[in-house]
Formats: sequence, structure tokens, C-alpha cells
Amino acid sequence: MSRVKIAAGNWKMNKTATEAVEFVQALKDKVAGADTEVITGVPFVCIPSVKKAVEGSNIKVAAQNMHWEENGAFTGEVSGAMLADLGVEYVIIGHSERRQYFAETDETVNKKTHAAFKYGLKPIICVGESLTQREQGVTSELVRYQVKIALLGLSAEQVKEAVIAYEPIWAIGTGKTATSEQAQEVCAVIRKVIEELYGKDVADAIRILYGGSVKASNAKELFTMPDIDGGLVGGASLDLDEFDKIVNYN
Ligand code: G2H
Repeated sequence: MSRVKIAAGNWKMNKTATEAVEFVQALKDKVAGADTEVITGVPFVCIPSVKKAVEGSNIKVAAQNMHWEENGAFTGEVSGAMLADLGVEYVIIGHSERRQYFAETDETVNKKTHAAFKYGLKPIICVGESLTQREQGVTSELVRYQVKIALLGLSAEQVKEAVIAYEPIWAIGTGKTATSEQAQEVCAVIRKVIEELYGKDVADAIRILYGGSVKASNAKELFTMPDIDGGLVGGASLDLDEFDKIVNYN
């Protein structure tokens, strides 16, 4: 089964709207012929201008979070309806930084995932273990649990369209990358649990990314592992040359 690889930038809380537009304008030409699906996960306030700047290119836009309700008294939040209205294609859900600093749980990840589909957004659902969990040997159990809860109640068709990002917390922004074998091992566990829940067709179709200190120098080794369909890239996605090399890793 050949799955289109993804290079998804997660800019986190970086770049003003002005800087974002400059960046994607330069990125457009560099990635125009890429075989990889190119996604930039930009701050909410950059979305309208970035969407305009990438018009007619192969760059897709992701939000980094969303609320599960359509509207209401949720100060500071942004809904799926609002993102869909701006033409956003993807939304990152349950990043470990959101779980750590903003009290997100597997249950809220599940609610947000349902809401994403309701508004025609494709979720990029993040899962992954801490260093302590890895050292205690519970990585597979934990990641299986996170995936099961995140996908609870979704149809097979929805799961095929979802993207899972395996991001070991100990490798995020630390410069420590999981080895390609470590990353492959957990991505295979994720594909296996999806097969158990939804069957082989769905497991073969869903794209599973690795995230955690992906850079130009390790992208190829990671992205060519059998169960790794690309990367969710933080720090290196803020640098034009690095991200270009990651997108065009092959
Ligand atoms: C993990 C990743 C992007 P970085 O958070 O989601 O960030 O590549 O900086 O480790």
C-alpha cells in the first residue's frame, strides 16, 4: 500500500503574521514539485494571511488546536467552524504541550477529533510517552490506550482520513531523536491497534507520522521506515532550508 508522505510543520508559538507570510511565500517555490504533502501548522492569528499567501500552491494549512464546541462562552478558544470558514485543512490535536500546559486529556482529544470531522477538518492526533513511561516499559500499552480513546466512536472512513503523530515526549525540542528503529517500532504498534479496531484496509490507509527533533539530517532515515509516513516537525519547520530539505527528503 503506498501512502503519500506528509511533512507537517508545527510552528508552535512562533512567527508573526508578517513573518509567516514571508516564510510561506519563499517556501512555495521550493516545495512546488514535492511528492510529499506539505502542511504548515501556524498560529491562529496567521491563518487568514497564510491561507491567502499559499493560494494556488501545494501548501496546506493546519491549526494547532481547536475547541470541540461550535461556539459559546469559551473565552480565548477557537472552534472547528471558525477554522473551516477560513479554509483550514488540518488541525493538530492533543500535542503533548497542550496536554502538559493546558490540561488536555485523551477524552478531550476524542471530543476534538469528532468536532474536527464535523467541520471537515482532518485531525493530526498526537500521542507519545514520557521518558519515565519508556523506562518503565509501558510505551506500547500507553500509546495503544491513547490511540483507542482518541478514535473512540469514529467511523472507518473517518479513521482513514485521520493522521496520527507519534511524538515521544522525551524527544520533543530536546535535540534527542528517537532512533528510526524506536520510532518504527511504536508506529507499527499504532498501525496494529488500528488494524485490530478497524481492519487491515483502514490500517493500511491511515498515515502515521513521527515527531520529535526531526531535521533535514534524519528525515530520510525516519520517513523511509515501513510504518512511518512522514513527520510532524517543530523547530526545523521554522527554518526555510531545513524544512525544504525535509519536504524534499527523497
Ligand atoms: C514535537 C515537534 C513538533 P520538535 O513537538 O510537533 O517539535 O521537532 O521541535 O521536537
